[in-house]
Amino acid sequence: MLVRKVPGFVPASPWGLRLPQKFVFLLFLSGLVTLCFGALFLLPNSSRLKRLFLAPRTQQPGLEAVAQVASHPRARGQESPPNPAPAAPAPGEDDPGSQASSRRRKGWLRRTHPTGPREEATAARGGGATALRPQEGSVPSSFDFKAFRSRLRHPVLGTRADRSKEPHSLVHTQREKIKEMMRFAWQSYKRYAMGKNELRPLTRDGYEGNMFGELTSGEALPLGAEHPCSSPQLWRAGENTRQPGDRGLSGATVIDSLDTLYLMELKEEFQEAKAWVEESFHLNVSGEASLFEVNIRYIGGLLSAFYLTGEEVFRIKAIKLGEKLLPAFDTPTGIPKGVVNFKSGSNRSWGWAMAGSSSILAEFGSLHLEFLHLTQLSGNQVFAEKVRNIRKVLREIDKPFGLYPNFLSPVSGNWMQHHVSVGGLGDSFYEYLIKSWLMSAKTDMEAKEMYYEALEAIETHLVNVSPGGLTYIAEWRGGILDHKMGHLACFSGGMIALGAEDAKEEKRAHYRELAAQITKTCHESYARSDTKLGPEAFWFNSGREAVATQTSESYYILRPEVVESYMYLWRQTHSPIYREWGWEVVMALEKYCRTEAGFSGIQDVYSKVPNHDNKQQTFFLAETLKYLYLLFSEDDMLSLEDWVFNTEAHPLPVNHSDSSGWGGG
Ligand code: DMJ
Repeated sequence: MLVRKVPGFVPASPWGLRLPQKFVFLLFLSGLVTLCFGALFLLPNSSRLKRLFLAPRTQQPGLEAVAQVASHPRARGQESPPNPAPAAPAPGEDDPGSQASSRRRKGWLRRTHPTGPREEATAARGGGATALRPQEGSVPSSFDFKAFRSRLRHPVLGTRADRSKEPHSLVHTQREKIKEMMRFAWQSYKRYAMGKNELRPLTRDGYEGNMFGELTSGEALPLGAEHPCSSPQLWRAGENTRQPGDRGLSGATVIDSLDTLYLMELKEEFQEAKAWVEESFHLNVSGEASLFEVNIRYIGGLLSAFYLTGEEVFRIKAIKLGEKLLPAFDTPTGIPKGVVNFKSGSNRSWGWAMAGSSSILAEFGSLHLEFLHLTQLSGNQVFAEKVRNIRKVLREIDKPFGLYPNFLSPVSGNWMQHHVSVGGLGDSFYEYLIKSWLMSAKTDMEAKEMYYEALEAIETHLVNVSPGGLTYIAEWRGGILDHKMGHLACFSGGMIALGAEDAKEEKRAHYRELAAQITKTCHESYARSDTKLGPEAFWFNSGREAVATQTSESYYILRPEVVESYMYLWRQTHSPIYREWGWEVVMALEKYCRTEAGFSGIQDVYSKVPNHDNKQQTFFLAETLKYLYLLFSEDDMLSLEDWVFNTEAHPLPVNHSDSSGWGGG
């Protein structure tokens, strides 16, 4: 609008104020703004209020931004201390108030320093850092560890009634034996392979493998080597595009062992492991890594270590590593691809997964537990959003006969093949549904529904009883059954037992029985071998039952699934048979898998002359020995009321508080 100048006319402000009045008004306004801003800092220390007011800062997707805020001297002063003291300790646990404990905490501060080589040099020059540098992720804590511990229904390590009352009982001796096995496995690893991903006990050296981004110069991927987790025949030569010299994540055995060492009160060994994480666990890595494996082993291991100890180093590294996985989700559907390149931030599907076109159900379906905890501990919603989207896609897609096939296109969101399995490729997806329900303190109704619907479909289409009376879960290929069960599928006895209590009333006894029958079948696969250890896969055809039919399926690589089910069935029934069966495994491991320098898998469970595979798998320390130890412990040690185990047996706490909104999935 054109304003014509009129002589003698002093223009007023837009609100009709003259200049002096305007000044007074502005002065008043700025005073008011200063007052309001200052009042923000006087608000009570409520995380809800903080979330309300400070959300835009703490919820930025990149921790870098958070780190910048946190690295500001004022912000640092407001952070919670690096070692929040745990609440009332369980009997025998460290008293956080004790002198020894405070010495240890100071020791932690002394030892903690940034992990990049450059930062290390700076720290050395500075005489040792006392806090994590921003580059390492000085993530401000909105997590109240003390409150979390106070909400647990049981002391973390239980009340240990049986230990004090019957120090020389059989069960005590058995537990001590398992502890000795863990100490031996750890010490062998430490001696010959510290910092590498796994120990090779025969050659007495370390092995980096190819799941975590590592490819050292000149190292070839093992020809025909097998994916140790979800699927057979997956890790083939020619699979990766990494460059020699790329450095991936290391120390998988250290991270996978932390909580087992803690649980068994192998205190010195736990401190060794923790010191390695503080000093040598580098996150500035490159190369291609498996989203699934990094999540279940590293993220799961670090999260558990944090929840058990309250040590900030574990929380910070878990979150930083979680961020490195996010590029895997950059797909049209948000269904992540299986491989993430740490350096370029690109992603791809496995070459063997329908010619590189598919993501794998067990892989993208086994992120939910860890990612919700990453959000809980970081305040960054991005992790929870990613897994909620996966849930949504799976919820909405058509399922043949209610079944979930193993291959899904992350581009179109369509199933790529109708192969259904509760073993490799499918397994932990089902496990994470029931555990999401339990971890949400039974508020995630969607997970509950999806689990029981899936179980019903599995029972209708896959569960069979052999002529010899053995119940097994077959594999389904577009309606045709493979009458075989993989060792991996043997976790399902435990899963079905765990879920039985929350099924419809008329189904509960049935599911308990189904769990017991499947576990019995898996025991048979062990009992029918010469070593009393079970093969990788066993069949029910041509008059043969629960035995491998080819030598290529006769190996045992220290897998946990069978003892995992024994542990759950023991907790549910207290039938002594499960401890008996567990002890048979202990004896067999000692006889056939123990070498002079650690434990090794064997190539043929039907031969009494062991042919070792020269590998002490990380999951042997994370899972097999942990589940065995729990089998011979009281039920309130890592009580199932307080904890769920991720698929690598890392305990994650049930959300007893109502503040996180986990009920929605
Ligand atoms: C573990 O890494 C996990 O249990 C995974 O879910 C499948 N199997 C291996 C051990 O066999």
